[in-house]
Amino acid sequence: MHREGMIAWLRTHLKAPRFLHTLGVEETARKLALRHGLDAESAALAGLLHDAARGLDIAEMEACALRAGAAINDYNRGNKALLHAPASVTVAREIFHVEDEAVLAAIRWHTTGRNPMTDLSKAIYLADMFEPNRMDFEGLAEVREAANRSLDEGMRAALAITFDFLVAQGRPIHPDTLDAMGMYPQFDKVVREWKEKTGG
Ligand code: DGI
Ligand code: FE
Ligand code: FE
Repeated sequence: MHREGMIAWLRTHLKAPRFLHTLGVEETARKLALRHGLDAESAALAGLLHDAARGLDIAEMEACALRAGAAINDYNRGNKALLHAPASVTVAREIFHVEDEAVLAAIRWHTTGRNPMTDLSKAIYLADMFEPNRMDFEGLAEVREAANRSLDEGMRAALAITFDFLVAQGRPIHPDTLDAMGMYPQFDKVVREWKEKTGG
């Protein structure tokens, strides 16, 4: 489907702030791709569709996540913040006929990250965090600057912020997030201590 058709669908299936956020991620992902030598159209497409399932109700979201091959478990059951990523893969495939596995993977891992991640997936993870419509928070400018230097520097800054945020909120850390931190030795100690503390 062409961009105009996708835009029309997203406009009616997402709340207005989320719709604006997806346009911000599309543009930010395109810029990151151009800066770091990735395919700009793939990045823009993944950015546009990364949250496509965000407006589904939880039953639809779980069904879509299952069709994308995700397991429903104690971490993500009933949790839209985690399930919308695999669910958006199904929306991209079934409604927009996206077949590019690199684009689908970038959508799949945009919330937690994973180990390993492609450069395209890193670009979407980062664009999601600091697109200009996203509410500003402590440390965001540093993530943006780091991501302009390199995708891995950006990921290190972004994962550190995500981990601290989740710990501060007392939320469980998804194993895929801990795996993503495993890409970078600087997190070895904090991940080991976290796993010892939580028995994970
Ligand atoms: O969909 P967005 O709001 O644009 O952003 P997102 O897909 O990155 O989702 C962010 C939410 O996901 C935020 O509320 C934090 C949550 N999240 C990210 N990693 C984890 C997580 N929640 C849990 N429980 N565990 C994680 O590892
Ligand atoms: Fe998301
Ligand atoms: Fe998002």
